[in-house]
Amino acid sequence: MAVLNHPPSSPDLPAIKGRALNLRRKMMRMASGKGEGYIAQGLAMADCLATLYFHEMRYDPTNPDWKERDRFVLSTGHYSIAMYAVLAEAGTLQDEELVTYGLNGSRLPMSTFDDIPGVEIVGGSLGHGLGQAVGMALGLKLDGSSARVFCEFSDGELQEGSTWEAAMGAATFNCDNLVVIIDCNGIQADGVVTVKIEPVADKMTAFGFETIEVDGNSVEALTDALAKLRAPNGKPKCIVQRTIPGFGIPTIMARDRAHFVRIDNSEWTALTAELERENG
Ligand SMILES: Cc1ncc(C[n+]2csc(CCOP(=O)(O)OP(=O)(O)O)c2C)c(N)n1
Ligand SMILES: [Mg+2]
Repeated sequence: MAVLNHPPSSPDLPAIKGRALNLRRKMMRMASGKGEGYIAQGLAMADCLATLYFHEMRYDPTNPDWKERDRFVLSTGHYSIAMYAVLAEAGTLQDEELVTYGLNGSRLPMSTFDDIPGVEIVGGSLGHGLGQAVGMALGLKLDGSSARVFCEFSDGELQEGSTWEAAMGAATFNCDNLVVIIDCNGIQADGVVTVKIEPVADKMTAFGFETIEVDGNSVEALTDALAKLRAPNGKPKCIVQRTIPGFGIPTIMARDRAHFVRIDNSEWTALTAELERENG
């Protein structure tokens, strides 16, 4: 069976960065097709997803249900644009289907469904990803599997009690096969995060996680942190990643309201040109 990757000892940084740029290109095509979408979060997640799928995770794109696969659980269903992009880049989805993102009748809605190949959970209702990921991690351990579970969730979800209950469960059950990645982008919908959640890294450590805080738009920092968090030492792992919504396209990064971007055709064309100018 073709296994896409096992973690190599040293990451191929230019290759991972090239993948991240491809993800951003795909996402821009998807959002411009519908004229709107959660593009800012998608662009910001590109470095993390490229690092996971093209370096860290054990994943066979031709067999997304492979029992021994590492699982990626996207808790923020509205980040689906990033999920579809990485699945297409890996070869699990086809590029042609991406342009149907968010359209009526499409298999690729703006929030994830688990009948899409490579998507592990139904998204949309926030605060449920970590609980499901802990269940998966515990189940895999009980089965004697060496597969790991990578779970992304957001700073907004840190305001939900279910997240903290699940975090306590992960430590209680010694889920050292679980790596959570908290996307701290500083926003929740149309404003800044309202309830005081900091210091996130200290809190996760206090809850029993081995925790590293990184710049989530640095492939170097992400590969380094993931390598340090591979030890099966009984502790669940946590990466607190700081990201900038719209990363890669300065005009989107500078937007006041970046949670949902709805703009004209001509603006999508200009922003796509900006992506190439800045990163191509
Ligand atoms: C349980 C639940 N409550 C509210 C919402 C509505 N909602 C959709 S996205 C969002 C913002 C949440 O913040 P965060 O997850 O940090 O997302 P970001 O704004 O960074 O994309 C909210 C409140 C939801 N999807 N689920
Ligand atoms: Mg947020």
